[in-house]
Amino acid sequence: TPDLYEPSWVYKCEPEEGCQRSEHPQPTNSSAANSSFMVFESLDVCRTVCGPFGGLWPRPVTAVLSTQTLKMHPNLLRFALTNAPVETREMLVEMTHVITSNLFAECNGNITEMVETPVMVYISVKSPSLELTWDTDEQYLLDVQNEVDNIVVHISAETVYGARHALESFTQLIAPDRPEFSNQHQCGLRIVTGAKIRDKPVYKHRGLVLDTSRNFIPMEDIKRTIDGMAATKMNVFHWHVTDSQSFPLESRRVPQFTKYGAYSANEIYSTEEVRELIRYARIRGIRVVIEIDSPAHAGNGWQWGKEYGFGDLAVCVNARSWRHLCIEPPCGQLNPANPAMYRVLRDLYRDIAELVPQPALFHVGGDEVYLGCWNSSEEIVSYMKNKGFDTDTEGFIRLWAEFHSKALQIWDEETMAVGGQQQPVLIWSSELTQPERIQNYLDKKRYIIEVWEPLSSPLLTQLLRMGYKTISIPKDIWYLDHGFWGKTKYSNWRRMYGHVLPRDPNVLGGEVAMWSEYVDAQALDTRVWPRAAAVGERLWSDPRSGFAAAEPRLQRLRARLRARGLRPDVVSPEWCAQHDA
Ligand code: CP6
Repeated sequence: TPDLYEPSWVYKCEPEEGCQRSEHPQPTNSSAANSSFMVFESLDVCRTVCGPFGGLWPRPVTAVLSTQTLKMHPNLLRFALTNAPVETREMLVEMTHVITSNLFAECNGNITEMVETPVMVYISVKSPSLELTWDTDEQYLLDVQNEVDNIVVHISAETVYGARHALESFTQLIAPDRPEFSNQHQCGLRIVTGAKIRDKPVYKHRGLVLDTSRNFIPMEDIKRTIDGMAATKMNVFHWHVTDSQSFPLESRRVPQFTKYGAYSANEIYSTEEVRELIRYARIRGIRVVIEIDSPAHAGNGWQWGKEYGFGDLAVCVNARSWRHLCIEPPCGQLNPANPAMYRVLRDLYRDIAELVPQPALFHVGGDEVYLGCWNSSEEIVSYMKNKGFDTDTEGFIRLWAEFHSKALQIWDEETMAVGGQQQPVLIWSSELTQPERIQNYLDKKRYIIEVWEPLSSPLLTQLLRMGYKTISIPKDIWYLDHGFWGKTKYSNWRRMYGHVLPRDPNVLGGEVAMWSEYVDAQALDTRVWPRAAAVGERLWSDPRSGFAAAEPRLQRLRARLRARGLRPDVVSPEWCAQHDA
C-alpha cells in the first residue's frame, strides 16, 4: 500500500520530542472530491481529533494523523477478522460489538444520517491465546487510509488484547461534529481520514483498586468503572471485595460469609455475577484480581464460628475502641490459632480458584495488622507460647508471617486442584515488608509487593534494590479518596499525572485506589473519573510532556466517557475547552 502520509500535511509526533504542527498547505480535497461521497470539513472536529495525538488517551508511542475528517456512521462500519480459532474470533467479535455500541452511544444515541463514508476495519491477530497475564503482548499497529469510496482500517496485533486497544484508539479517531460541552443534542460523527499509529504500553500492570466493602457498589456501577478503564487502556481491576466492615462476595462452599457478612441480601455479588464480570472485563482487556484482605481487615462474615462449633474464626470483630484495638472501626482479624479458620479459608480460596481463569492473579491483602488485637486474645497468645514464639513485636510478626505462609500454601494447593499452576500473589506493603524483615518472611519469587507508602518513603527503592517485584501506589498521590475525609490533601489530576514511577524492570506498574469509606455508587464516577485516567496515561505512555499538553486530550476523553454513560467530573472551565484548542 502506498504511503499517504506526506510530511507536508500531517502532524508528526515522536515521544520525548513534543509535538509540532508542521508547516503545511491547506489540505486539498481532490482525492475525496473525485469519489462518490461528499466531503464536509469541520475545523471544530479536526481541532479535537487531528491535532498532536488527536483525541487519543492514553497518548500512543507514535501517531501520524491526517488533518481531514469525513462523516461516518456506525451503521456503515464493518469488521473483517483474521483467520483464527473459533474462540479467538468470538472474542474479537465481542470486542467489536463493544466498540460499535460505544460509537452508537455518541451524540446522545442519536447520530444524524446524511452522507456517510463506509468504514471497513480489517483485524489481524497473530496469537490465538486468550490468556491475560503480565506476559500478554498488548502492542498494536493501527492504519487508517482514505480509499476511493471508503475508509479502510488495518489493525494488527499479537493478541486479541492488543487488537482491542487498537479498536479503542480507532474510536478515538472519531468525534462528534458539535462542541464537546453540549451533550444533549443530535449530532454527526466524523473520522480522521488517515492515521498511522504504533503503540505499546510502558508498564504491564495498569490498575484500579475498588473497595466494595465499606460501601457496597452495585454490579452495574462496577461495570461502568470497567468501561472507563477500558477507555484508558487500563488492564487490572483490583477488586478489594471484602474488608472488616462487610463481606459481599458469595462463596458457595461457605454461605455464612454473605449470610453474616453482607450488609443486606441485596448487597451480595453472586458467583454467577462475578463470573459474568470477569468475562465483561476480559472483553475490555481487563483482568480481575480478587483481593481477600487478610489476616487484618477481616471481621464481618467471619463472626459465626462459635455458633457452628468452629471456635473464633476472627478476633476483635466489631471492636470499636478507636485507635486502640483497630486501625479503623469496626475491627476484626483472622484467628491464626484456630485450624478451623484455615479450613474455612481453604473453602473460600477454592471457590475463587474455580471462578477465575487460570493462570490467575490473586491478592492476599496483608496490610495493617494491628498486633494489639491479636495480643488481646488469650487463645492466640497461648498458641504463640506453645509454638515458642516470643510475645513481643517480633513474635507477633512471626505469627503474621506464618499466617501468610499457610495462606499461600492453601492458595497454591487450591489453584493446582483446579488445574492451574503456581503463580506469584500480590500483597500490600506493611510492617512485614520492611527491608529488615521481608527477606526472612516473604519469598521474592512468590510475592509481588504493592507499595502504598507515601512518596517520601524509601521503601519502594529499598525493595527494588533487594530484587522484589513491586506495584506502586503512592498513597499521597494516587488515592482517589483523599480530600473526601475532611482533609485537604486533594489529589487533583495534574498532580496524579505528574507522578513518574522509577523506570525499573521490577516496577510492574501502578494502581490508583478508590477506597469506599466515603463513596458509593452515587458519587463513584465523579470521584474516579477523569482522575484515574491521568494515572492510566502515566502507566501506558509515561510521557515526559507536562499536563498542559495533555489537557485538551483529557477533555476529549471526558466527553467520550460521558457519551458512554459515565458521569466524570469536569477537567476545567468550559472556557478552556473553547479557547485552548
Ligand atoms: N483499607 C484497607 C484502607 C486502607 C488500606 N487498606 C487505607 C489506608 C490509608 C489510607 C487510605 C486507605 N482504607 N484495607 C491501605 C492499603 Cl490514607
